[in-house]
Amino acid sequence: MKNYEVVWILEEIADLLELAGENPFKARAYRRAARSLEALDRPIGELVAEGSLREVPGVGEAIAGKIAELVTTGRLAYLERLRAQVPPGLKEMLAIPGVGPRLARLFYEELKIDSIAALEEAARAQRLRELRGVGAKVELNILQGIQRLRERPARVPLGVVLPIGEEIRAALAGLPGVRRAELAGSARRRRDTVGDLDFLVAAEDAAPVMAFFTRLPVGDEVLAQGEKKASVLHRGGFQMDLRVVRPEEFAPAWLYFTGSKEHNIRLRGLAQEKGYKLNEYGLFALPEEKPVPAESEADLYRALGLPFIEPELREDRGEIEAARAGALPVLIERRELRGDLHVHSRWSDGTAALKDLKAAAAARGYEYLAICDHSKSLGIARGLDVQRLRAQWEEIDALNARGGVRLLKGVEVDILADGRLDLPDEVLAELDVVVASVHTGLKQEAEQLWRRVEGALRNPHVDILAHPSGRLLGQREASALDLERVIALAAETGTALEINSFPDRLDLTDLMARRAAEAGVALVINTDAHAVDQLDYIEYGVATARRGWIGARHVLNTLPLTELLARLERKAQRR
Ligand code: DGT
Ligand code: CA
Ligand code: CA
Ligand code: ZN
Repeated sequence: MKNYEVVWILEEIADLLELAGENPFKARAYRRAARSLEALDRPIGELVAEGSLREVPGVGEAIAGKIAELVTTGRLAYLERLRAQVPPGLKEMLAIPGVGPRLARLFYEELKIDSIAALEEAARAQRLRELRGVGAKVELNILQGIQRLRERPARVPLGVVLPIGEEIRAALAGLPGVRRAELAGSARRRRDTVGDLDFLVAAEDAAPVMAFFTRLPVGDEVLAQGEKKASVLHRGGFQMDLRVVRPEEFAPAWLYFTGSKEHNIRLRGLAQEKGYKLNEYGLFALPEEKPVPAESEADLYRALGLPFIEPELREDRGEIEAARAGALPVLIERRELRGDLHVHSRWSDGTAALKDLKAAAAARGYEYLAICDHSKSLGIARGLDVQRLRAQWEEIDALNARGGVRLLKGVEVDILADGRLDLPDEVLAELDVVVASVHTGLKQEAEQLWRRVEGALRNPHVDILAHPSGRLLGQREASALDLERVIALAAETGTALEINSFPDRLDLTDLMARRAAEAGVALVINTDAHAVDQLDYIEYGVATARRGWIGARHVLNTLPLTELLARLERKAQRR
């Protein structure tokens, strides 16, 4: 049993204890133990074996005993009793904003409410307000909370589901009898948002895999279950689909369940042209339907006369034609990036000190890192004025004097509502990297937005336009700014456009990044990190670029430092 599984179970126990109305200290003790086990860097099983579990802070005798039972037998009688004792609908109610264990229990005990539907009905009938300590306002909040729960975004950002998917995939891969476990669907294709997470497992015996998947502690509800497939609702509100196949069926199944559906349809057409039948079970030569052996996706593509097509390209956006013509693009890879040109530090609204950012960049194999804190008009972000910017340069110079990763002097200068930039040209001229972006007035009309951005693109010191559309996934649509026009002027002025890797931005999108690259615009892939760990968001930006058919030659931050600086100088000198 993995550490995080133990942690999940302790958290579930805490939830159930609260719902069962037990002494609150008990629930708190389980949560405390969960927190410290989460931070443990050794397998819990080892501590159990050597009898040192109680040395972990927050793990007392009772909890240690339960963990030992869980780890050695894979089961916990106490948890099963609790689960049986608390109606499942009560746990569901906790998902409603504003409903905690105390209220859920009260509704159940006083009004026999044991589901969200029953709660909604009671709130509409104004029966909740009869309860002690519950007023009309709480009733209204609950109705609004249920409404919000129903409206939660149908698609979830890739950056939210991918780490979860990767963790579950690894757990599936570690189950006895499992030969292979992989992500499929839109998550494998790295779409910016994912409708549901798809897992594919190769095993002779599906039963243990199904048992594990339908009892995931992060699972809220089993939506459907068969012998070889299941759908589970994740606590985070999205669906997860599992399919178990026999090892020899893995390759065709993986190809099929990776999709996209449109890509699959094209492949099936190609197969027919060649006298084959292609489906999730394999490739078959007609008319006898003799199976064509295929151990990998590459084997299947080869049988269809095609080179391997990367999952990020499988959208029927021209990849089949390109593959047939031997003209598939060579896609950028993360290791080709030599630095990140947009990160924030403690000097504005980031949390990291410059020296920690420098160390983190070194750990990621980077050659340079551009510190681009906000400019002063962004008051909420503690934006820098000229004086503080100069003070920051001194710290950067001192760190650079020690060698290693080169910190570049940069800024994320705000494009003000009237189109001016938030810092004077003389100051911008002194910086290594100037990133410009719109943070306010995103609701303006297209023409007004265009005039602001046009000024920035024409400014000889502006190197990069950051997060050009301003969208925030699930929160804010792209602004009315005409990106085609932006791409044309970026090409004309030699301004780079950013692919912002932050999970709720991914802005430019895959399609727009592709348009930009085709128009000859230089791209940069940045994280916009506000904390050290966020430097790893670069993965999502790289995925977006790959989905945009982009290779290293289109991306400025694949250049070595001296070439990068020379390239950034060129725009200023064109004047
Ligand atoms: P999503 O979940 O909306 O983000 O997108 P996908 O692509 O993950 O779609 P999903 O989960 O419905 O199905 C996973 C893959 O299974 C899909 O990419 C292709 C394959 N698939 C599903 N339904 C069909 C179908 O009716 N025809 C074909 N050819 N393939 C399908
Ligand atoms: Ca899916
Ligand atoms: Ca699915
Ligand atoms: Zn930023």
